[in-house]
Amino acid sequence: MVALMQLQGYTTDGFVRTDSFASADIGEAMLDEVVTIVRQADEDDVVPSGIVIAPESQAGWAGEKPEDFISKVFTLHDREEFASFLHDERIAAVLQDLIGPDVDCFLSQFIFKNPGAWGQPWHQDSYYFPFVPARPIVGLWLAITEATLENGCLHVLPGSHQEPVHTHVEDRRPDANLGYVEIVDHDMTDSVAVTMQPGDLLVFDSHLMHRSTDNESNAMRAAMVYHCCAAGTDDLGFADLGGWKNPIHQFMPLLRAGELVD
Ligand SMILES: O=C(O)CCC(=O)C(=O)O
Repeated sequence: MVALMQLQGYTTDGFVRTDSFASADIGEAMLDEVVTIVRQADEDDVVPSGIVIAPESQAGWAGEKPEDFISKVFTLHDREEFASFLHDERIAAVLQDLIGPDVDCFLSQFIFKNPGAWGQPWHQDSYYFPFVPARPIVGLWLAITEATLENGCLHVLPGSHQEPVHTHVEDRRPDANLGYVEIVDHDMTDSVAVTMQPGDLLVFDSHLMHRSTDNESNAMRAAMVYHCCAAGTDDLGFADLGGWKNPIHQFMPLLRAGELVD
């Protein structure tokens, strides 16, 4: 029933939100785990195998704790605190409806948006995914803290999932975070802000145009984001970069014949 209700909005708008999808302590456990990973990596000067830690790039960035300097931590979906969120019958039902009976999770990122951090400009996630088949790809954005207008919530353009992937230009702000690109050839006037509480979930199509704004508050705005696609999807990599494949795309079986994989 949850999946059926959600699908209706998803088809028209390219996204659906579910309030109170997860209890806030699930997000707190994720935050604890990712902070442990970041502090351990800082202490040992070694990042655990498979994990990629991306720093905040802004010049003159300051902080006290190791996590104050971090923008994103990638490839967490095979670790228990993060995998258990995906192994939920409600997630399975939504993904089966939107993708099919055989689904992989290929990307996960914990986003720290510390006070003062810039938002991510307007983009479509499929820009980052040179896959065959190219769609459907579904994003799951779980609010770990509240996401407000002040601390840099997401903004989405309803219906823009029906657009092809637009040209993305480099983020023109000096010292913008690695990988930030921007759509500049589309009117975003009808966008809506998606303010959320911890545990709220946004499910969105990878062609949906979205951005987040700067964190102008005094507290961290955090989110855990997963991306899922059909099993058997081929990651073509970036031909213009000599066939380089993105190391943060790690395909993990999640659903087979409609059943969650242990
Ligand atoms: O949470 C954010 O600040 C941006 C996230 C985003 O745009 C994405 O996951 O594609």
